[in-house]
Amino acid sequence: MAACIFCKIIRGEIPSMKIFESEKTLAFLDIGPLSKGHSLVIPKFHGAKLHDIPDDQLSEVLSVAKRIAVAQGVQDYNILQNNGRIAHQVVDHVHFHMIPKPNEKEGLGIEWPTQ
Ligand code: IU
Repeated sequence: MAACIFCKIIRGEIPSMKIFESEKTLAFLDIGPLSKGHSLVIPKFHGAKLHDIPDDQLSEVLSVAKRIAVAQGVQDYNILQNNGRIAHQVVDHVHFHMIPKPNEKEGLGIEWPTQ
């Protein structure tokens, strides 16, 4: 979708810190991280809410979020996805937040899987 900011990120029209990309899925660092390494995993298919996205376009998203957690080496994390303003959705392109909750033992030495 031409005006969608996440579609612009997908097309490379707006710079982002990409950490994973495939045919259907993109993951990049959140510009307003709630913790170090907070990323967003998005289907490249444009849709505002979860029910707007065909299942086959969503199939990779959770496994990518899981792979990011493994690559970050964090045991504790939140994966969340907001639909609609009342549910705190700000950007109208479906996105899953992957929010690491690193503790002191695990450290913060995140090695990013891909660029
Ligand atoms: P929400 O689930 O729609 O509330 O979250 C939107 C997120 O998108 C929020 O955490 C922003 O910091 C993030 N974000 C971003 O990473 N890059 C952008 O250009 C914009 C928002 I606009």
